[in-house]
Amino acid sequence: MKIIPEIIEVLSRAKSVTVLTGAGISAESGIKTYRDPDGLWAKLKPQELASIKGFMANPKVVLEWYAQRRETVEEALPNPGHYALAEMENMFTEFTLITQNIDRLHQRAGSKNVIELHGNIVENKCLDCETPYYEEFPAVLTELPRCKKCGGLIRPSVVWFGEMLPEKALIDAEIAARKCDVFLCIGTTAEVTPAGTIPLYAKDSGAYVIEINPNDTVISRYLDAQIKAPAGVALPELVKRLRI
Ligand code: BV8
Ligand code: ZN
Repeated sequence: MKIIPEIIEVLSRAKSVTVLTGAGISAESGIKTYRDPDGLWAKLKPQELASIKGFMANPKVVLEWYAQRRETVEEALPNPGHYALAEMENMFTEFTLITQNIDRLHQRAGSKNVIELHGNIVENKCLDCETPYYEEFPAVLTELPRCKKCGGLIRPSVVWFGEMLPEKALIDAEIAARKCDVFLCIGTTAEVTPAGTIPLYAKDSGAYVIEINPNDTVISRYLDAQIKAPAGVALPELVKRLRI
């Protein structure tokens, strides 16, 4: 794994660091990514399932799919990449972690200040009145879970395709991208918008943008540096060299 000296220099001088993570940082925890060859979406048509249209068309299939994914998430453990980011939180004057992931592994690794752009798979809410619900769905549904308050359908608290992102999360993410000295873009294809444009806001505002991903992505050529390695290997190495 090659880490050019400039990366360590800019990070050592940085006061404010902002990070965006995608499914790739949870790959080493055994959670499939979305677009890798064996990814979640290679088989199912998740872009339909992970959408309000898909849910309304077949709530039982969608809820059982989330129940299955929730089980995988609960069995998964944070990996060294998650722990390294939790440690980085205390290494800079300002540190903001923005994630597209819904697995809450960052929080389980100890990261405190996490901006979740696409919600989370752990909680549920009423489709109509947004009352939160925490009971898990059974793997096989005999009837559709309904809101005790208004009778609406209960759904996972994730952001589906075609749904707006939480406004405050998106605003806070953009502010953190625009004011940081260094931006780390980790484990994402950057193909889903508006999350995928956030690294470019950082670049546009003068930050030094580093991509950590074994593969090139649609934004690689716009960025300042790449570490072409798995996050679980690159991030602990960065922390080690910054500690020196
Ligand atoms: C919105 C939660 C306004 C659900 C997710 C046409 C019609 C309609 C809409 C659109 C359209 N064109 C564009 C849009 C907008 C759409 C979009 O971007 N579509 C894409 C597919 C083109 N976006 C939306 O709909 C968003 N809302 O725009 O609202 C609006 C409203 C109405 C109409 C239009 C616009 C909402 C998007 C949120 C969707 N929800 N997740 C669930 O998961 O069930 S998105 C889902 O994909 C994940 O949350 C994830 O964040 C996201 C992106 O995936 P990545 O994280 O990047 O993962 P991926 O697999 O792609 O990449 C993994 C990367 O990791 C790879 O690069 C790989 O090399 C790397 N990697 C692998 N191993 C490692 C690694 N890296 C490091 N270490 C490793 N070990
Ligand atoms: Zn309700």
